[in-house]
Amino acid sequence: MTPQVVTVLLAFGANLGDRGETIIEAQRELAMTPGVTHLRPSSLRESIALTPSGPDPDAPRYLNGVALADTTLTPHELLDVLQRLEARHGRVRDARWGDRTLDIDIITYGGKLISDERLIVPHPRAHERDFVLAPWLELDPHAVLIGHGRVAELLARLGDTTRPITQTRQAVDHAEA
Ligand code: PH2
Ligand code: MG
Ligand code: MG
Repeated sequence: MTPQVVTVLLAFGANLGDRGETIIEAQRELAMTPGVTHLRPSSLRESIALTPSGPDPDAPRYLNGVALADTTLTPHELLDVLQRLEARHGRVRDARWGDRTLDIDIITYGGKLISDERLIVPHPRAHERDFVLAPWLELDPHAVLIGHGRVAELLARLGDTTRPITQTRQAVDHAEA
């Protein structure tokens, strides 16, 4: 039986170390992962760190971006791959929403709704995060977030505080397993 191919949206964030290099390297590794194809990364944008008590302009700034990809992995297999990538890039899991070298979140997994102790999809806070919505809109101007509606409208309501950065390298040189 041919496994089902599902389109997913992944969000990348980093606010420690060489942020752009880390995200681009992780995207390259992801594009080479068996069961992951057609990784389409957005540009990267700089954003103010969002903490449980609101935006913190004194914390190191984040680089954020998203990527669409096609996968035959199950949601939990994909989560395992992403957590291994985070660990390989020096992610230490301590404070919730603490500074980190790399965070990769599953924003959507096809049209599927998932809620268990490891994973909630669609990502429960995606609709209120300009640093997810703005790069998503760049990849897909017609994007719709399940349960919340059109991404263009969500972002217009929220306002976009992210800033484009000068891109010096292409994220994925069409490398693929
Ligand atoms: N991720 C968080 C917490 N805060 N702030 C910004 N700007 N970008 C992020 O990716 C981010 C955050 C938890 O995952
Ligand atoms: Mg996150
Ligand atoms: Mg995460």
